[in-house]
Amino acid sequence: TGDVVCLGESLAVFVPDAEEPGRYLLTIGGAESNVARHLARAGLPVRWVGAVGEDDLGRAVLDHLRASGVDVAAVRVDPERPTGLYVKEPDAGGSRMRYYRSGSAASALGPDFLATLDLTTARLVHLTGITAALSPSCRALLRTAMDPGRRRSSPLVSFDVNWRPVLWRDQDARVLTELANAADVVFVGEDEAEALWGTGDPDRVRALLPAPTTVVVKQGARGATLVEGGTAVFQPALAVDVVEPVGAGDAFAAGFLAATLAGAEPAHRLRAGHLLAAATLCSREDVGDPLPADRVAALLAADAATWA
Ligand code: KDG
Repeated sequence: TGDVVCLGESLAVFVPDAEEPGRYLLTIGGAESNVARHLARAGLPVRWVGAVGEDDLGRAVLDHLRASGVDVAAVRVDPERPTGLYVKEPDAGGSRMRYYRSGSAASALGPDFLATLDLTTARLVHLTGITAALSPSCRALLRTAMDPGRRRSSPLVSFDVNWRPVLWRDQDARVLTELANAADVVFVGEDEAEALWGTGDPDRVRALLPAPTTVVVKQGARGATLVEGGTAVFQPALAVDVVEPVGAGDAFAAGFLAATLAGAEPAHRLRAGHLLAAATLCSREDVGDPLPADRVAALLAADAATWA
């Protein structure tokens, strides 16, 4: 028992209305609260902690998360700074993310925020590298939360590298390696690993990240590989027609973590990740609706060799 705590920045997200070009719909995103929404949907007690502005977008974020079953009681509401937002602009290759978040309420968070949180009931704390890119104080917050001196596995700390080059610009991203090595479970895309460390190969990534219990390398449409100890396990992804990919990594992390907390075997944990990612890939939104049961059954049947 205990709950999951997801710490980071939630954002208002404007997504293009498929019915009416040029029109945008207000939705909600932010990697950590996306994970929280998936976990709440899976029936796990979960908190999102971070900051929003005292503005309409901040209220929209909180209302939406509350309605999704996520506990937002510990969120800081900043009267001085706005809620961050991003726009999914249609692009030839799918969509381009345009951020409006510098100077946001979340960017002003720092290590003092941790003192306002009760983590004694937490089973798992989920963090991502995005927070480290937001500001020096956010970077310090993450470093403190992930202090390598903390007792490992209590609570479990998961870390999604979530490399966002637009946010890092000329800042030094090497801190991501240090942070990943302070986690128990690490998620990284092979493209991100290539950009940061010059290799997306799971064994080589593992060699760079020796400390975490579990390292998961997401290999795009091919699948994902988990390395625990010296053992690597691969599971192929589900074949879906991608509508919009943003948020699929968060869905994957949530499925994987929910299965991990349920004590599932490596292959099952990877499959649980792929299943949630498949639903998000079929939506323009960061989280999207779950796939109907018949669709899930069809997807699983199409991959009977490995998913039976
Ligand atoms: O994973 C989805 C996130 O990238 C999106 O919600 C926005 O948090 C976000 C970010 O910083 O990119």
